[in-house]
Amino acid sequence: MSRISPLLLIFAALVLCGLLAFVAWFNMHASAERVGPFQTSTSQLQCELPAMPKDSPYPGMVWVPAGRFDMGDSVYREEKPVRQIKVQGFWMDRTEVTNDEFAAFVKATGYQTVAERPLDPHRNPHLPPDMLKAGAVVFKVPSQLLQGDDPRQWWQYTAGANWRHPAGPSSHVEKHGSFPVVNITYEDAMAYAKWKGHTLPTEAQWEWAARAGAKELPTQHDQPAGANTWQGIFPMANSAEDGFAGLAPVACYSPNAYGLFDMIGNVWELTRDIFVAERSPTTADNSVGLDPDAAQRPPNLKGITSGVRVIKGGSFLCAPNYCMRYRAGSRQPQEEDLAVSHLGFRTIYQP
Ligand SMILES: [Ca+2]
Repeated sequence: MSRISPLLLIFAALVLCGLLAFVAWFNMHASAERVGPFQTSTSQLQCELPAMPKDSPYPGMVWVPAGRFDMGDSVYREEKPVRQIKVQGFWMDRTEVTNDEFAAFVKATGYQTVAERPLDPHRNPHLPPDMLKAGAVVFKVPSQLLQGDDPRQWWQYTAGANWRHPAGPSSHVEKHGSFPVVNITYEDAMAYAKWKGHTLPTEAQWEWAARAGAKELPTQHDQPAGANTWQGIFPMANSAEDGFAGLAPVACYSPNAYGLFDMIGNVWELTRDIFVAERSPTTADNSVGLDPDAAQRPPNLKGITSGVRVIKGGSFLCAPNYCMRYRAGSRQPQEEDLAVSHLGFRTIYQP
């Protein structure tokens, strides 16, 4: 039997040490950041909103001027083709709708959200009893990944999860009034907007507002520093360098040039537009469409067959390795009736 070289033994020992150190680091981060929507890496529960002019006709909203812009982007197929769009001016909520604001609506109207209503078993015979319970699809950091990229490892249908209990019955929005409301469906968001005398933005309005007058398409698509996204390898390790491993209160980062906060990151935002993957019926580019490998869309665990709307802006779950959708031109489909824990909204008023 040939002798093993001492150098080879030393090299093998170094490789083993490196491997053990990586496993220890990975486990530490994975466990430290095993978060629900309200568990953050800081204890910050509120960020300061700058005062608005006292004579503002629509408190809490900023004016988005009319303009023409190149809508779309080129990272994922569903963002193409880029085309020029004209938008009229409108007022827009400067932050995502918060839990406090949504609570005021519920208190005034007695409104019950979709996630708080159990499903009728006669109309949904395909669903097992657990899925008929009222609830929402909640993101949870998996302890391990045994099934490749199957998103059901980190998206779980959670009975009892709704806007008041964002991560399930044991969580509560108490003390989190300044956080964006989540687990909201299209019907819920439209009911709130109607109560305010507002509506939801179209995709073009939302994207124009998010770009805030930037004339050129970005030539690169780096992860933004001033937004709540995911730093690290999704879905296991989040170093939370932006200050938050989960949701952040609204307005913790600088606003854009129109005075709008958190257009990118924190929560995805609903728009009025029906999602159509193929946005240009005359294009000869057959590749236009959803990129299934990169979509961050939660699985349709309930088999909902409702309409699908466009959501914009990315969320605290967008990471460079998984969902580079922390951009104004990015988009994603969302079932209208499926409440999920990374989705919120803001309203507009069109004079
Ligand atoms: Ca973050």
